[in-house]
Parts: sequence; C-alpha cells; structure tokens
Amino acid sequence: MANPMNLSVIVPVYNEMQTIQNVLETILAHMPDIHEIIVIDDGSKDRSAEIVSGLSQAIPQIHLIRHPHNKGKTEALKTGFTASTGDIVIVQDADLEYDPGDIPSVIAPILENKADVVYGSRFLVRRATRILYFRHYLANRLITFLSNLFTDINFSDVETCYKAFRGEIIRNMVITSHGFGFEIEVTAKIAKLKCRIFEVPISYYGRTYEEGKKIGLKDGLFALYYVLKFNVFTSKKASFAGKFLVQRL
Ligand SMILES: Nc1nc2c(ncn2[C@@H]2O[C@H](COP(=O)(O)OP(=O)(O)O)[C@@H](O)[C@H]2O)c(=O)[nH]1
Ligand SMILES: [Mg+2]
Repeated sequence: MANPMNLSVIVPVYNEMQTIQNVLETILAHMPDIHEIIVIDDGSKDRSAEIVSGLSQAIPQIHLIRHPHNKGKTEALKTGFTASTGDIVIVQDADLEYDPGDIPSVIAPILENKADVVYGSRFLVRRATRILYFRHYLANRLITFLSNLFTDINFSDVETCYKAFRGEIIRNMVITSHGFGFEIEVTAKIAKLKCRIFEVPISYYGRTYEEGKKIGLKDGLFALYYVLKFNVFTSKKASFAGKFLVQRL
C-alpha cells in the first residue's frame, strides 16, 4: 500500500472471541506499518477483551478501549472515532464478514486525493460473496433506496461496514443515533457536506444467525426512522461541529 502510515482502523467488538484475533492479525498482515488499530470492546461477556488486551501488550499499534457495559455499535464507533488520530479512518467489523485485505483498495481513492469518503459495496461487481438471506437483501435494497431518495446520492450499499473517511470529517461529525443507526446517520450527514464520495467493490463472507449474526428486523425498522430523522429533520449545521463547517467555506 502506498501510504499506510496515516490510517486508523476502528474495530467495534461485542462478543467476538471466535474471530477477533484473526481479524487483527489479518489487518496487520496486509498493513504491517499501519498507524493504529483502535478496538472498542462494547461490554463483551465473553473473552474478547482479554484476547485484545493480550495482543495490545505485544503489538504497539493495537489500542483497546473498554465500555464498562454494552452500549451498541454506534456508541462503540463514536468512542473509536474520538480516540483516532489518523488522516484516514475506516471501520472494520470484528467478525470476518469483511476481509481486511480489501482495506487498501477501499482507502485508495482517498490516498489518491480523488475522494473524501469511500464505501466498500457488496453489490458492485465482486469476486466472492456468500449468498444468504433473501429478506436481508430486500431490506438492504429498501433502506438504500429510501436513503438515496432523500440524500439524492446513488449509493449501492449504505449498510456496508466498510466506510472510510478523511479523519477530520468523521471526527467533526455530530453522531446521535443508537444501535445500528450509524450507517444511515453517517450517510445522511456526508451527503449534506457535499464532499467527494466513492464506492469500491468488496468481497462479503456473510454469516448466519447460528454463526453469530445479530442484526434483526428491529434494526431495519429503526433504519427507516433514521432516514427521515437525519435527512429531513436534521440540518447541516446540526450535523457537524461549527468550527469545522466554517473552515470548509
Ligand atoms: N450486534 C452488536 N454488535 C456490536 C455491538 N457493539 C459492537 N458491535 C460490533 O459491531 C459489529 C457489527 O455487528 P454484527 O452483529 O456483525 O452486525 P451484522 O453483521 O450487521 O449482523 C461487530 O464487530 C460487533 O461485534 C452491539 O451492541 N451489538
Ligand atoms: Mg457482522
């Protein structure tokens, strides 16, 4: 990778002891010179935090932050963004549904100064995708369609975990949603910013509910509520820190 020095990878973790070590090792295998990996343990009840704590003692780039109790993925990400110092920030889920080997191609348009934000899409042409629930596909299409209708930006996959940002954009965003609301909120808010947004194809190794998938119908319904809340009822001014918006003018 051209310049891995300035990358922060944010890894939210809730009960992922089966995969977390593999995820962190795979990130490092692809980007040994990475600036930092910030793991937020979101009150896991299994050995996730213990595993990460051990790795962070041996590997200086790995930082562990612990929530005393479970707060949800959006709160875990907020904690991670606040602690991040990289010029580029990307989210990596702690299961292995997304392959860290895709990160260099997701952040490439930012490194080349063509983009400010890049989403890794599971619906663009891709090499490998595990085919799973049709109803998830339909829910994703519906949520993406409605989100696009309001943002007027033609995303193919707003629910993807792989979202990469110029650090100052995500660190200055006001994030108020809960649970899995982040994906819709962040999409609405970057659309208001009128920055350069790209999509890049990624592989997807989805897991079944038996294998630990947790997102459900309730999260889908909340997504629809958040589409309205953050597109229609939230202003650009309320979406970012004031100083940041003034600097961009
Ligand atoms: N489900 C869930 N995941 C969380 C929470 N906090 C952090 N996470 C992490 O958020 C990421 C996405 O969660 P996951 O269950 O894989 O979502 P899904 O793949 O969309 O069903 C994983 O890395 C989780 O470990 C939480 O409270 N609940
Ligand atoms: Mg997952």
